[in-house]
Amino acid sequence: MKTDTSTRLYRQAVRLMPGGVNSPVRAFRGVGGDPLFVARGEGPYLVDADGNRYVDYVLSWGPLILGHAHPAVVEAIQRQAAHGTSFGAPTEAEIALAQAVIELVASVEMVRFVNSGTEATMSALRLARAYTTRHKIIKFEGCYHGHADMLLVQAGSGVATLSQPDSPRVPPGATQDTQSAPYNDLAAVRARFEQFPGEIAAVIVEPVAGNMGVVPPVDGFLQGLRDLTTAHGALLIFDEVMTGFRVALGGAQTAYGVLPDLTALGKVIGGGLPVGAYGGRREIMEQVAPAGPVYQAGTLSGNPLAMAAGLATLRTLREPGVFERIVAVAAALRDAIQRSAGAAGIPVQTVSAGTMFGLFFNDTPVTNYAEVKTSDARRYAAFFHALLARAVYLAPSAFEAGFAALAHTGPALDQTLDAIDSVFRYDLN
Ligand code: HOZ
Repeated sequence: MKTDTSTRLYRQAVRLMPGGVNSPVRAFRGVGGDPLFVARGEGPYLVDADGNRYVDYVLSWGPLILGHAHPAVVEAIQRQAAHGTSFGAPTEAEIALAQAVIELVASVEMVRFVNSGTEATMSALRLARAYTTRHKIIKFEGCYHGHADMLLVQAGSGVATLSQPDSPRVPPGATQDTQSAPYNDLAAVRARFEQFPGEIAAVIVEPVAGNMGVVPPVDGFLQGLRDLTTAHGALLIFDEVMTGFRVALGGAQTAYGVLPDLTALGKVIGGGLPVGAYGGRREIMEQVAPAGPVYQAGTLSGNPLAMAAGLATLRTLREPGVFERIVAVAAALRDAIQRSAGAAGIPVQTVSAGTMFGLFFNDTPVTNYAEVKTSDARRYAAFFHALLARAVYLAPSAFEAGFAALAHTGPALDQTLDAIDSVFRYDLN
């Protein structure tokens, strides 16, 4: 496949932007080679600067659950753009999206829109600290909650991809109140609570981890976190930036029947435009300014273009049968990888969680970050490049999730299933 234009653009970009990109994982450092520069997206496809067309399972890292340039989303954005792109004043669209979020996400009674998942998690944590009048937080190894200083401890996503040491260049004071524990390890969480009685404000967790590859919670883990936080007067925060409207329409909290106190959202909620949100119990959310004393603000928060794109996405997603069709795509991909790997005698662990899917080249099931790190990242890189050569685009990192879309049907899905079969047959032994 000819990618000369991408290579030329990348050479230009590295002189102008750190690593040639505006977010690290997309630079392909996790798999080697140069990143593709994208010209456009069309339904299930990404078209690069050389005109190559790939079936896209990155989908802007999750938001594009309907696929690229879905007509309902494009129409909503165009309609709003013609009426103005930002006002810095309230609009009716914010009410409509807030209502949709509150209807869908069981624990959310009030919501505040922000511009990214990073903003959502850091704001939720500040709120939790103010509400509990405590400082310490617990996060989990391999979970990624954005790039706020206090959260760059044993983080997943780009930090894992680049094998960064903990919190490089983050002042020690910023992380001194962050405790980290192994994912799926309730005993470790209990021990942190016993070590710091009355000091822990919140436990923040990806209810299905998606930033170390996809690692679901083991039975009882989320309920155990709920029980421990309640018993110790701490808040439970679900970071559903990735899992919201993906693991189930109501997020992982619906799928697993465990309700957090606060939820961070992002990605799907903006339909491909930059949006985050945090929400939860009314009495907690009413501490946020101007209703309460916890200050948090943003010029582009509740931006009308983003609200329009998010609303159009959620409306389409709520149509009968739509979500189930996307879940079926993720399951089909999971099964195809498992089947083809089995036939080739290659050990692989596959998982799908609603519309997300993932794989680890590992002999045994993967339940935490230490086990994730034992999986064969070199083989993942080979898998990635072999699929790319067959015009299928997966995340360029073993520490990220795969995402299915409504647009992944017919020829695009068939092409992917054939490519998976062929890669395991000919390229990975
Ligand atoms: N950290 C996100 C993935 N989990 C975004 C990566 C990117 O956009 O490059």
